[in-house]
Amino acid sequence: MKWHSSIVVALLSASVVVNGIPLGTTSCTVKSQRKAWHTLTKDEKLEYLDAEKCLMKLPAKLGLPGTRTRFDELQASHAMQAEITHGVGAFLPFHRLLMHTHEYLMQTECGYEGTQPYWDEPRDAGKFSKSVVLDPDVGFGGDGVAPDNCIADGPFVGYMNGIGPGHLISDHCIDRKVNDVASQAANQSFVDQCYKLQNYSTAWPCMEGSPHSGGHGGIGAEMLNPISSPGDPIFYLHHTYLDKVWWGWQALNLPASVSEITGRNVQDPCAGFGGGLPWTGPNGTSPFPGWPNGTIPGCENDTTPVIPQSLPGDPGNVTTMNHVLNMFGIVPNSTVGDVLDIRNDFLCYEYV
Ligand SMILES: [Cu+2]
Repeated sequence: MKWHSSIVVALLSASVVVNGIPLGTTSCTVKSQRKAWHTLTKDEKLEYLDAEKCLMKLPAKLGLPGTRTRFDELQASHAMQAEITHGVGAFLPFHRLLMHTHEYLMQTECGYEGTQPYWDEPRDAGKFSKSVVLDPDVGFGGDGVAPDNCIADGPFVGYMNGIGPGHLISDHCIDRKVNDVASQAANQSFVDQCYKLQNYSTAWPCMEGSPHSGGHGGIGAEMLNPISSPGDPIFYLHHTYLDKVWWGWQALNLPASVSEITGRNVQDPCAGFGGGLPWTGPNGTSPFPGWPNGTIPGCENDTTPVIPQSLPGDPGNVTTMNHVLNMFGIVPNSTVGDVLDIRNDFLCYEYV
């Protein structure tokens, strides 16, 4: 939230400074509170939805492919580098920064006075279709409808999205295909399994597998696309939830969890999301029709890693604190080290 003031604060405090941003300072005295969607008042929900609609009306500034609005630019920043922000060590840091940036744009460009809420997904695991998140009046609208699975109610009906599916640049509606079975991957038991892993090297693939897959598979369609999924505004509620899951893990593993990072920079497309772990559904099944558990189509005998795009980042193939998180000019780039600790002066928030 404080891209400008943080530099001033850095000058005033004798703390560790990464890219001009202080880490672990005492400057963050009043943390903003991120709350679960279902705990917000009706007015708070409507303010958030209005701010999202505002981002969907503000014109794009950066000339990124397929973008017409600021909302689209956030989506583009995800789509354009999806291969180097998924299945890699920077997966959780990049998405933390993307959530923060979304919140920041709402606040600074749309007058939003609240914070970025999250979807308490375990509460709705196995029954996403009944979630208050999908309320047509004070929520994101409901499931898509045949034949094209476009959403038919709610505040975002009729939004013409220019990015996706995947890397395609094409106009289409926001679509959904809610899948209650797939949403079982949002069950708390998957979070608990990841929390048993004390090293980031094994914990991030666990978190990127399930619980991450629960929100994507449970909403389906656009949300199930690993490249263009931020075209559905539910994406931000889902990934803020995943950020909460990550912070919950970090809180169990301090101080290493806010001062160390590892993982690969090169995605292995055949290792499954998170790499090494497949998208695992309930009882070891695949949450996604057509994807046998542990096997991605075409990858049965493939061991060749994909070559990364040449975007700013580490040389070599181990994610470090200095790994650059590219925001394409929407906000200044950050590094992994800038976003590891949500209590630092740059982020300064907590989950309640
Ligand atoms: Cu993503």
